[in-house]
Amino acid sequence: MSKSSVPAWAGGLAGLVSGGVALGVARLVAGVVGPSSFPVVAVGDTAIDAAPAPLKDFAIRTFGENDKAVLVGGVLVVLAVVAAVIGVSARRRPSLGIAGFAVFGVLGALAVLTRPGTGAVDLLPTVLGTLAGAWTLRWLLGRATTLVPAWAPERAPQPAAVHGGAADDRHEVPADEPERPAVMRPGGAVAEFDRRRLLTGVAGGVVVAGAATVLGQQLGGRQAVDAARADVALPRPTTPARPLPAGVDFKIPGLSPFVTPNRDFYRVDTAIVVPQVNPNEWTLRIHGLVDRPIELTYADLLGRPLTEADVTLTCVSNEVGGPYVGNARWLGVRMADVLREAGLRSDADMLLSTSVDGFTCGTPVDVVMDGRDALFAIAMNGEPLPVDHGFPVRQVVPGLYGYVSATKWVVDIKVTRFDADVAYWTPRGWAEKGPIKTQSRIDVPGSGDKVKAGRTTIAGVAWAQHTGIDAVEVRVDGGQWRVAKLAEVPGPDTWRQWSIDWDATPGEHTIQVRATDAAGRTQTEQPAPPAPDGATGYHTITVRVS
Ligand SMILES: Nc1nc2c(c(=O)[nH]1)N[C@H]1C(S)=C(S)[C@@H](COP(=O)(O)O)O[C@H]1N2
Ligand SMILES: [Mo]
Repeated sequence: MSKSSVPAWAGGLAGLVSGGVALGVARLVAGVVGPSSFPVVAVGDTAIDAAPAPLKDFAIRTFGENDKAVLVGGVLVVLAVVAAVIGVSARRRPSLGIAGFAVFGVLGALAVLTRPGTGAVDLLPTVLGTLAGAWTLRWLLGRATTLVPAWAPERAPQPAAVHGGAADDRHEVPADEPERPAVMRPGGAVAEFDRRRLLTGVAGGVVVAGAATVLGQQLGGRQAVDAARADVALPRPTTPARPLPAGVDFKIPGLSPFVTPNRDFYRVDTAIVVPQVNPNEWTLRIHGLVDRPIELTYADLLGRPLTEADVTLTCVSNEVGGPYVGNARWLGVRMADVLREAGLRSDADMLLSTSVDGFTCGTPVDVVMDGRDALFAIAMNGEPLPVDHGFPVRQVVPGLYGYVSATKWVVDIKVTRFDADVAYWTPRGWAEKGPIKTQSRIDVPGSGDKVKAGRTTIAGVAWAQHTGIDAVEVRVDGGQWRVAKLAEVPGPDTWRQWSIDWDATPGEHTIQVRATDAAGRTQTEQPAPPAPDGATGYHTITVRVS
């Protein structure tokens, strides 16, 4: 028999809230067990790792630093829709509600188990969340109906059915349909929709879901790590950076400042939830092709000779003219010193560094050992590394794109060989080795800007890390290249500001820039996309002069 006495909207609402309770409980438990055990994150992480390279590039291009938020938002929207559908179906067949949650539990559990370094305890958030969700749905749907005596005439006008009856009746009856006779049950009672009890239950579910989520976030250690970070007393560098030359920054409005403030520094990584690593529990293991494997604590690192260096980081995903480049003053331990101490073997040619979240970089040994300021960095622009940028320790290697060198939250270095190990991005279509290509960018005017006729400043930055920039040239409307004025630099590892005056004449104009590095190589005009080993071509902008 049985139409459900519970209207579809009420089932959907119950499903939605039950889904919220499931996620809240999972979040709470994950707060204790660890962030990668939260199934939504595990599913997102799995999606990121499984996504084909072009899709990932598209996401980085389109959503920029919000790509992870967009992904998590997408996962949540899908979950919300499915939870609502589960709620609607469970009105007539509670077993469908259980089955629906079970399917999600299994998918979530599979995603969690495929994450690096997860084990059986990491299933707890998924299992407990799923149970809590299924239980909540049953409870809410139970509250949504009350049995009333069928003979009580004033209580009988609702479209009535037996809660939990078989779904053999496809006719939906609108909840507000006028008087119709109640369906009689053997016990003489009739199940009737009870809006008030459902809504109070829903309110309770919302409170539980919200409280569990907030509590889970706090337990998740963000605060503990923020506190530990605030407690770090940075030692003085043993080898300070060369003082910045006076003419390092033209201070032209709109031009990237020579030092990128930490809050403005680009961020690129695969982490949906930024790893929260407590420095007091952090260790760095160095093993593989070494005579004496070592394990360093954070205190060990701070106690070693510290080098300070100005280094510009660049992401291989940066399009010509793109924003994924930034310059900072880093403080850290020279990687070469640690490797020598470990007894680096001569047949090693790759350092496979692993982040606490499983991400890996493969860095050429010869680059790290050639004397440049390749660092296990602990500080950025005078403060302990921001959590987003790898706290407590990350690698910085001048001259290499971040994806092969700049491992954040680094915990393990396997000294190995390129023919024996493969790093994260290599099977995803990116080159095994990633030396940074010489590039230049126009910061002012901005592309599409309206410019007043007359003398105008064109300015930007150029970089060729560890080689240095020797010249920057600018041309307008494909005319003669003119040599730009270069700012000072402390060394070859940072970007270099440039500027040039231009007598702007009315009309639309195209401005292009190209740089020549200290090895005499001028950028190629040939456009190439970021994959597999870095974009090429001249940054070109158009302005309207009037
Ligand atoms: N753990 C971890 N480290 C990582 C990455 C990552 O995905 N995970 N991405 C790398 C890439 S591709 C770049 S360009 C730099 C970016 O560093 P930033 O976010 O501090 O600017 O980090 C590198 N280190
Ligand atoms: Mo990158």
